[in-house]
Amino acid sequence: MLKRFTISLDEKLLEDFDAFIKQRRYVNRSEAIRDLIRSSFVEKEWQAEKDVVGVISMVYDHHQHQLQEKVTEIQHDYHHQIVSTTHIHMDHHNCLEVVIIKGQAGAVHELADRLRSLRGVRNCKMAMSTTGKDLH
Ligand code: NI
Repeated sequence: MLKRFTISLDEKLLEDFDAFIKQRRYVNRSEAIRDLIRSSFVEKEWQAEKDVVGVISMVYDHHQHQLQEKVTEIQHDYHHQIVSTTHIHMDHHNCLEVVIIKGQAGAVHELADRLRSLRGVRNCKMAMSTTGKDLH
């Protein structure tokens, strides 16, 4: 059931918010507010050591000595958290690996940190999301 409430905002802040809404292509203020609230709840879940889901994407040079072995070894240490891995050979040197993760926020962060800090990893980002079970 939808409930309405009124928000009071400083004029300048509201102007900035409307510009943000336009830029992000939200259909209206309500949808933008709902999305922002949900985002902050997702962030809270990650901080509160809840069960989370996410995607780690990394780009690395597979010619780097032993890097491929290290990536595999680390991923095996977190087999409980890894749902699936997709490897794409982008060109002669570079690989893109996308790892779908699910589990305790701390363990998932640890996995991303271990992969990111390997020598030869050029880029490693984690998209943090939520299982959605506590999210409306
Ligand atoms: Ni490859």
